[in-house]
Amino acid sequence: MHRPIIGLSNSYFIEEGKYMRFSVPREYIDAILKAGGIPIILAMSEDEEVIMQQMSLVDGFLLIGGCDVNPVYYHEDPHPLLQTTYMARDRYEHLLLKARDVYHKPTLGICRGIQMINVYYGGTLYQDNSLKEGAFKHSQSEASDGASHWINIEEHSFLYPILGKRAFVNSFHHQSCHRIADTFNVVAQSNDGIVEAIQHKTEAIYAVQFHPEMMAKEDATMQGIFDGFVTGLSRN
Ligand SMILES: [Mn+2]
Repeated sequence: MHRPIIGLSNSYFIEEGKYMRFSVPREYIDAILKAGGIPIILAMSEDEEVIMQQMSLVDGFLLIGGCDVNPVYYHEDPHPLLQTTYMARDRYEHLLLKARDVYHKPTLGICRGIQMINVYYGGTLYQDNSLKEGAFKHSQSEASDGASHWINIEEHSFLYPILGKRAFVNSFHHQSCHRIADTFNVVAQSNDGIVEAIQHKTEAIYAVQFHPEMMAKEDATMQGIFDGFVTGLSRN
């Protein structure tokens, strides 16, 4: 049986002396394997032909978490609360999403992934959550495999069959989606109105602001997000 191949974007370079490295947190890999998928890392490139061919190889695409998106991509100047940005990665992920659109590969975005997807399709971000009135703490004090706030989930969404009406999720983001791209719907929000999940109106593009991969080892419902994504690919 052909097991679905999931291509993953890479995190920013890690410099160790003279070495430049690409990295993917292991939790994403483990969650895909547990869901029955075959994870492959789409090595960072600025060559559009390379990225197109990489994307052609996979059944689905996972855009992982990381640093801030440079606000130039949503036509804003940098706010004093903006944190680390990395334009080479922004360009790479724009090319990945452009290739995704050519092949219409089902896509899951996580953390920076939801932000990048929203920006790529025309939305904007809060450069810091404090710029949204009433926003509470989304950089949790709880350990990384624990959770810290509730989200309220729309009934007609990819999350509802998996998590139900409400879920207790982790939170490691100082930014969040502001204006939502026209082709997307908000499908989950925290109690302060911060966007915690979006879904494309017609295509298989799903994204969450929390980190289900960090909770998936101990929490079958969080693993269910990966199971649902990979199982959906098997039908294609
Ligand atoms: Mn949050």
